[in-house]
Amino acid sequence: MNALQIEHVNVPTQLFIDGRFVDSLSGEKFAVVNPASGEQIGEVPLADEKDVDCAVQAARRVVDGGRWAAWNPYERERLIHRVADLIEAHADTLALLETCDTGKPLRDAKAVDIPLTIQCFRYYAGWPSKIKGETVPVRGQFLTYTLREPVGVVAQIIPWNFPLYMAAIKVAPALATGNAVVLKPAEETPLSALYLARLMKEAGIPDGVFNVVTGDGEKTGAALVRHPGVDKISFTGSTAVGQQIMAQAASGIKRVSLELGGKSPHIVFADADLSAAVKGIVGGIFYNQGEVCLAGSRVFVQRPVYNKVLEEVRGAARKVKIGNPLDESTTFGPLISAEHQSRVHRYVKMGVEEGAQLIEGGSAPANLESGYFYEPTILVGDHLGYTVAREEIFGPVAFVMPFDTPEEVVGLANDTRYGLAAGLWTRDLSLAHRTARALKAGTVWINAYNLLDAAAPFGGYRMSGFGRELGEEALDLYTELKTVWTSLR
Ligand code: TXE
Repeated sequence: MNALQIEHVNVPTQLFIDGRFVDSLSGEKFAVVNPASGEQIGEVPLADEKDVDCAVQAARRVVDGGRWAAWNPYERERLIHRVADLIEAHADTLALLETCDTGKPLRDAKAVDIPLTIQCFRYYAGWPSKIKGETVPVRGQFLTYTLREPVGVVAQIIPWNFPLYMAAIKVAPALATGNAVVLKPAEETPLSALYLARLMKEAGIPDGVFNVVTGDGEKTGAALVRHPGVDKISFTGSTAVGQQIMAQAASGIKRVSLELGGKSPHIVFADADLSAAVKGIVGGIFYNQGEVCLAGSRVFVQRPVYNKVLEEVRGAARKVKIGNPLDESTTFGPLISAEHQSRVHRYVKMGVEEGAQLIEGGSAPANLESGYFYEPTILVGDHLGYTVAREEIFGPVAFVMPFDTPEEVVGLANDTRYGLAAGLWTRDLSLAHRTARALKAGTVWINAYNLLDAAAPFGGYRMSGFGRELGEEALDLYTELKTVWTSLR
């Protein structure tokens, strides 16, 4: 196994196919960069069509052989728990890799990414012995029942903002339901997926059940989507790529589930516990540098408390500690790449040109010479016509505006093509639940924000995608339902 060294850690730098770490057939590689310094950490293979074919064939052999799907469910549970145990045992290493690869603060990787990943494997480890069909009360003399079977070979394509956790959300339910997986991590963040492959092997997951191909979207991702041996594609990323994948999957009628972008509304009613609401707003948009699909990027504050809330959010934005994400006092790291940093800045400039008022941030911090840092930024305005109020920026940029009535804010909140999440703050129980019902979003948090749990389904309305990940609902994404009719005559 080829490896690169980060501090004391050996990280595999080869594709993981059929239980083995292998080089790409072409030998082509791409650089892995630490966004906090801009320096290259190492190189990993750029898998092309032929490598993708090897990975899909390996997964295909597992599926067509039928042994994994028929595996003793208690044994499969034990294996998935073992994966969780190993992630737990390697938690510090995995947190370090996530921080070096994404730039996210190490304290967040340790407190959020890794624990949620472990929870996700543990939750789905409990399912294999509980997935069952039903008997159906049909007319006539028949015994009719349903069976839940694995979909087969599942291609999973994930983004760079929570690399390991995104992998867990997809891989754990797919394995629990007896599928074989080909995982493609984002080109910006391949390291934790390769390390996970090592742990899968150590846990005893059979060869070919879990495969990792590293590479970009154009070559590696597209080859995976096109491959006729793939039965299902699960994708998390931009809406534009989601649309392409859905179109490409159409010819093979491949199953598709999509978790895409968002422009989530975050509402503060005047009667709310304002100090809690301010914390929620700040975490909602600045956590993980705003590189979160759920980010509460459109903040609506009821007029009587508008100035107070805005001032407090502004004050909190100034207090974030930007800097080296490996320093455990850092709360705010760099953006993922120089390109993304320029993209975020272009949006902010566009907002100002279109008439929104920049009241905080709006540039790279002057005191940090290297790395792709960008200050927590706040723009305010009085309508949703600005590009910054409509498009997903995927960075630390809040758009804040006042509103007067609950009816008005529901209209504003739903005035978007997205529908991933929403948050609201109030002490009025019926207002809270009326508003939650009226919001077009897959998740609504009341007096909370940005919470996920392995047991709670999660996914989007509208152009934020379809299919629900996490919870029992994710089992539907990875199973086919077969109906069996038996004549009793
Ligand atoms: O995403 P892409 P990018 C949004 C966010 C962000 C923007 C661009 O607004 O700023 O998208 O980010 C693979 N066939 N989100 O460019 O391109 C790619 O290699 C198959 C929201 O990183 O969608 C990577 O593994 N695969 C979001 C994954 O898709 C392809 C998270 C995501 O890349 C492909 C990320 C293709 N043609 C970005 N093209 C969220 N919902 O959390 C790319 N990929």
